[in-house]
Amino acid sequence: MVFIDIQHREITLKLVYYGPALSGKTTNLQQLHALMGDHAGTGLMTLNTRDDRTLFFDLLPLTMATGSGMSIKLKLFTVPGQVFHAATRRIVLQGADGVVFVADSRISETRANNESFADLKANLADNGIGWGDIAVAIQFNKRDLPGIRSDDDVRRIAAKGDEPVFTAIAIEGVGVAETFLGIAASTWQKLERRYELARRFGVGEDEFMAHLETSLRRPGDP
Ligand SMILES: Nc1nc2c(ncn2[C@@H]2O[C@H](COP(=O)(O)OP(=O)(O)OP(=O)(O)O)[C@@H](O)[C@H]2O)c(=O)[nH]1
Ligand SMILES: [Mg+2]
Repeated sequence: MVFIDIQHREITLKLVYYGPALSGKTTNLQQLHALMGDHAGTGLMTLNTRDDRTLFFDLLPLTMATGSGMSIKLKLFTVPGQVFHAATRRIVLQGADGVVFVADSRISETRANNESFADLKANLADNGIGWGDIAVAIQFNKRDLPGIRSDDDVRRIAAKGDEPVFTAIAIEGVGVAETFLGIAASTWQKLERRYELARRFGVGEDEFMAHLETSLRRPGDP
């Protein structure tokens, strides 16, 4: 859960991109990193196999200074999606404040999506994180491929649950920023209700989100 360091006036949030193998989790972080450029502090750390599969995790750390003198750190992680990395996924999920579930939109991947979603729930429970304790957003990625669920289908799925649902073509950067801003806002709201960040630290959702939106703007963009 959120790490609040009063002495150093620092709040650290952890967001985890979860989902089946090859759904595009690492691609989401790569695209965010490309959008953020210099804003993205120490840059994207990845640990891949030779064929570009995530071995342990990817990490993109961000830091922002707020008007009240608090520093907010955001740590974006991906889990390795391949089934045999189950233990690693559980460890990476520890202490998460928000999760983006990256699903592969292809109908052929329905089973892999469902199994990974069940795996997410089991690993949250193993880490003592209740479903209601954490912000979750769902991204239907790979909208450019044939054989995908229709937009209507995605809307129906979205209407069934409480989690915000986004569509994306991560490889082209489409929907990546929207998903990230969506999970960031949901996570902040969840933490605000629990820890009263605005009252205690003088940082509100508007300021937090404005920082993130600015950091996603490439130099030269209007
Ligand atoms: N066509 C298409 N390919 C995509 C899209 N997003 C990612 N990919 C490709 O899918 C493959 C897997 O992407 P990754 O981001 O490495 O997937 P991952 O979820 O991190 O996979 P693991 O690390 O094994 O869990 C790569 O070849 C990507 O280029 C997309 O929106 N459309
Ligand atoms: Mg990966």
